[in-house]
Amino acid sequence: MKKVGIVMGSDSDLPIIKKATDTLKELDIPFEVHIYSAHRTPEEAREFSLNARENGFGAIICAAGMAAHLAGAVAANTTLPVIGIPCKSSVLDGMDALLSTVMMPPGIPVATVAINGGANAALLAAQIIAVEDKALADKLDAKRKTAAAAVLEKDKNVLSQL
Ligand code: RP5
Repeated sequence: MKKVGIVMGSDSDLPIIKKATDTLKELDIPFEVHIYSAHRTPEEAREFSLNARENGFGAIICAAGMAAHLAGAVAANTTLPVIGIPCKSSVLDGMDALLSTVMMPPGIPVATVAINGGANAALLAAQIIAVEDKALADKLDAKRKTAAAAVLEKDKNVLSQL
């Protein structure tokens, strides 16, 4: 199975990445995690991206806050799908990172999830890997069924709480 690459701009992004790694673990998807910054360690971020395909990755998740150029900088150096997580890490509550991550110019796409959307980033990466992996697609279906059952259980009980 292809690996998911995870790159975060700083160790202060770890709580958001933890949501992604928990989801990948639950789905038995191999992953690798790095702290590379588009601004502080641009050479390392570039090297990782340039070699990601030949190193067995199928998708890359990038998490960064503030002027969040990491996902775009990684996407500039690979044609693997790149998923950006804008992190809430400044006085602007993540709006800065959201706009920096989502507003990519034509030609270099980044699939941007919600601010702090670690779980969805992992699920999207899993869905990308599952295009060629029926067993993983079945696991994703089962996970959705379980989540739907939990909602319907709440639906059954909601009146009694009012
Ligand atoms: C970004 O700046 C990081 O991704 C982080 O979200 C934010 C703040 O970084 P630290 O100052 O906490 O290292 O590059």
